[in-house]
Amino acid sequence: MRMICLSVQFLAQYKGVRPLSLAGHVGFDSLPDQLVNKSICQGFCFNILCIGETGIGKSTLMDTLFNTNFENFESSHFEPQVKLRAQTYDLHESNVRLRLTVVNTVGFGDQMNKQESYQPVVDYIDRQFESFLQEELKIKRSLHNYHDSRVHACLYFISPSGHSLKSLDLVTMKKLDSKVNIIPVIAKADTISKSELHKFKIKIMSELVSNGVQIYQFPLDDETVAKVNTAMNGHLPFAVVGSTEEVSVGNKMVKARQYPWGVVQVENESHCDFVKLREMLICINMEDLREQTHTHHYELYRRCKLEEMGFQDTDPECKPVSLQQTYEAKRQEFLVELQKREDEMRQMFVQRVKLKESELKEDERELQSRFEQLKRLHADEKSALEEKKRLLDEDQSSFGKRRAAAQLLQAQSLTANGKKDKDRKNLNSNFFTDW
Ligand SMILES: Nc1nc2c(ncn2[C@@H]2O[C@H](COP(=O)(O)OP(=O)(O)O)[C@@H](O)[C@H]2O)c(=O)[nH]1
Ligand SMILES: *[C@@H]1O[C@H](CO)[C@@H](O)[C@H](O)[C@H]1NC(C)=O
Ligand SMILES: *[C@@H]1O[C@H](CO)[C@@H](O)[C@H](O)[C@H]1NC(C)=O
Ligand SMILES: [Mg+2]
Repeated sequence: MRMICLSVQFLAQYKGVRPLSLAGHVGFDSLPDQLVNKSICQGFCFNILCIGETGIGKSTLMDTLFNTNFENFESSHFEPQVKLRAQTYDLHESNVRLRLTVVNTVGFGDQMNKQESYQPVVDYIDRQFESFLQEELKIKRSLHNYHDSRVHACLYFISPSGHSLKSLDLVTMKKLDSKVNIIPVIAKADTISKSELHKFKIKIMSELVSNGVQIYQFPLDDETVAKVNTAMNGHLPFAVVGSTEEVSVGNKMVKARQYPWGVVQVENESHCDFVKLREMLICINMEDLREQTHTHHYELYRRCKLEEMGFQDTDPECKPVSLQQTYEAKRQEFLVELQKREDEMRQMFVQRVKLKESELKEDERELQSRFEQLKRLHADEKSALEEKKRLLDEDQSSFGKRRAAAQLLQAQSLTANGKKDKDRKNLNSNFFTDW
């Protein structure tokens, strides 16, 4: 409805456009119905992120809000790090189909280091924005059947200490307030007395303001809900009680928590703000939460991301630049840079080669000198050996001579001995014969 009003105003402002009256019914007054029918046909999607420490009542509140039983995994207090668990459900009410995703922070606040608690949450939200951006930037987009996982509402569960916000709460909300619609709620509000609750609410709001944390404000631009939204903005943060237990009150069964001293009725506005939260979150402002997510938080993410990549709508002289021009400029810049790098690399290569060459030359020189040295050594050894050989030859020849002389001498002595033997034999025989 709002959109159509705006576009009619827009046309009227446009110069050269004349208002005309129609002579009869044409039928474009069915445009709103067409829009409604199309939306119903497409179905809706809504994603809620629940942030709060383990056991604060996140799962119970979700079950109570949607009047169903989501599959809940009870988590321990000993998770080494925060994990985000997203679960998607298809819900039907009359002929409206809602694809609801509930994201739970498992192990939030159980770490020693605060940064370890909020960083995974920030990363999760950014990842959902990033995948939407990637889909938008594709050449072949399919945004009509894209499952939009961007977080539309973040319920931040404040523990009912009655005291003040924890520093983890402030730090986390501060990190998230430009990325998501934060709706703070005081959990387990049945554990805090009425007068304390009032003071606690005021304290929380003043702490949020003094720390510059922007929480989601219910919108006032649509007259039909401006009044109720203004009133509800004054009730923030909602003090909620969750329960799936049914207790009979009067002659009806109502969702309640039963205590020895009485019954807390979840859906009784004089007991807690549960109904206010459900009205605001689901019945009145669900579409605004979706819209704010797209037009504010996603837009901011997209702008920062594209600027980071070097895209800009205007040049430094405020002249408009098209995507094409930016692309060309970037490409040129890149090519210049590439050329520079290439030149640098080439120079470095040449330098390296030179260095290596001189090293090699040095090595060669060294090798040469070692070779020369060895050669000299070898020659010395050779001449020493030759000297030895000469001496040996001399020895050998003198030995030969001496042997020849010795043999001659031997031969002479043999012939001389032969004569003596003969003489001796003769002598012997004479002796015997004489005897
Ligand atoms: N007193 C009180 N207890 C609650 C409330 N909501 C949940 N609880 C109890 O708190 C415990 C943890 O709740 P659960 O929803 O599992 O917490 P989660 O870890 O944050 O999902 C359960 O025993 C619930 O019955 C509440 O509003 N008030
Ligand atoms: C919208 O849907 C309703 C009910 O399904 C139907 O009666 C009506 O003619 C539709 N209107 C348009 C403009 O499609
Ligand atoms: C809501 O609670 C108040 C106070 O306990 C009680 O008087 C009133 O009857 C309750 N309303 C309903 C609808 O049960
Ligand atoms: Mg849980």
